[in-house]
Amino acid sequence: MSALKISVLFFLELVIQLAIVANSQELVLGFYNDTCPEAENIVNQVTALYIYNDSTLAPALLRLTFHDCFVRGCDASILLEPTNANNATEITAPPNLTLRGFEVIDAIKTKLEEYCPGVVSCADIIQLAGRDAIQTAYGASWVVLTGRRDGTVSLASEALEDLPSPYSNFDALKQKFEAVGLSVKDLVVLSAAHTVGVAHCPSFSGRLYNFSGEGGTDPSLDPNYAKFLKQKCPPNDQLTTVYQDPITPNKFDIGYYVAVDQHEGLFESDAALLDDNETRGYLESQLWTMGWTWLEDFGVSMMKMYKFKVLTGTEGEIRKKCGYVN
Ligand code: HEM
Ligand SMILES: *[C@@H]1O[C@H](CO)[C@@H](O)[C@H](O)[C@H]1NC(C)=O
Ligand SMILES: *[C@@H]1O[C@H](CO)[C@@H](O)[C@H](O)[C@H]1NC(C)=O
Ligand SMILES: *[C@@H]1O[C@H](CO)[C@@H](O)[C@H](O)[C@H]1NC(C)=O
Ligand SMILES: *[C@@H]1O[C@H](CO)[C@@H](O)[C@H](O)[C@H]1NC(C)=O
Ligand SMILES: *[C@@H]1O[C@H](CO)[C@@H](O)[C@H](O)[C@H]1NC(C)=O
Ligand SMILES: CC(=O)N[C@H]1CO[C@H](CO)[C@@H](O)[C@@H]1O
Repeated sequence: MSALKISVLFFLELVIQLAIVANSQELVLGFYNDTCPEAENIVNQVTALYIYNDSTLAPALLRLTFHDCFVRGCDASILLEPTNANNATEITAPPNLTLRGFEVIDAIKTKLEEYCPGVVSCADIIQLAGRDAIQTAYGASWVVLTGRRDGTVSLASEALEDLPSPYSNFDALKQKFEAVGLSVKDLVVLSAAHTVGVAHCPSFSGRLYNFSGEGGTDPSLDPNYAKFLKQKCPPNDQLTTVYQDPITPNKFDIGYYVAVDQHEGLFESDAALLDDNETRGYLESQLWTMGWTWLEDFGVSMMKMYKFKVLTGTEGEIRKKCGYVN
């Protein structure tokens, strides 16, 4: 091969490498430092205003980070509204019936569009607001890297397929987490997000009145807790909510692990953490050490989750309105 040919090939290779770099980049700390210096402050301030008025929005905003990332990656597909009768988007799927906090995301986006139009992605807003909400309400925090871009597709069918059901057993949970690059440890660590927030009766009433389709009560549920839940949730109650962590419902702590360990995990998917050696081992180690590493582990697992299949560089777009593709 001639020297010229080699250098041409080398040059082509370089161009291809650069194109790949331009197209897909890593998330970074402070992606908007230059393009919208106030971006993270604005997210923080608007989120805090909403949380001061209604602290129950904090768990709701954390849950949005999970529902966004598990379906098509963290690309704000969860926010897209259906634009015609034929395309049911993710928010029309049953798991999303109980999602809340969309008004906070919209208020943040509106403010950001005033300061720096077309710069900050809705996908980044979801992750920043989820973190800021928990920090404002409970003092716990983790690092959020930015630079995500917004997707253009959202399908209800995928939400049903990719999100774990509260009636999942351990194997189903493991499989759904592995599908988004998360480990069994991430499963037990992130499930403890249920240390805050509430659930509606239908998310667990199958355990009270029709366990495994046989009409009884789940024998793995503590009998007194089952009695309490039945009082709160008569059959077919769709609207009542119950704290997910009956021990310390308003603290971002290991109260959830205490509850699960006492057979007061609300969902079958919570109780399932006792069915596997690794998840049970982690849970018990946190109980023995009063949650020594859980919060740190939580940050590490969030950082794994929020990187899943992100769009960066020139992929996707920056939506003008979070509910609609440009
Ligand atoms: C392990 C699999 C998971 C399942 C099966 C699951 C399922 C659920 C269900 C059914 C609800 C209650 C919905 C309702 O009835 O109102 C809920 C609430 C919640 N989930 Fe999960 N979840 C899981 C993992 C996660 C993860 C990974 C996070 C966050 C990192 C999370 C955060 C939350 C929060 C904060 C709430 C309370 C929301 C509120 O108060 O509005 N969940 N989850
Ligand atoms: C943004 O600023 C922070 C704080 O000064 C710094 O740590 C970070 O590396 C910066 N990021 C970028 C992409 O410039
Ligand atoms: C404050 O929270 C209540 C519900 O707790 C809600 O009805 C009201 O609209 C909120 N106000 C603002 C300004 O967000
Ligand atoms: C809705 O359907 C149209 C046409 O079928 C499609 O082009 C569009 O991408 C869909 N919207 C979303 C958000 O998936
Ligand atoms: C209980 O579950 C079984 C199996 O899913 C179903 O066929 C039956 O209709 C359910 N019963 C009630 C009262 O919901
Ligand atoms: C789980 O631990 C028990 C007791 O330590 C052991 O007998 C069992 O084989 C373990 N199961 C698995 C799947 O590792
Ligand atoms: C928050 C939200 O948009 N929820 C939607 C979930 O899906 C139902 C239809 O199944 C819609 O009516 C809700 O508005």
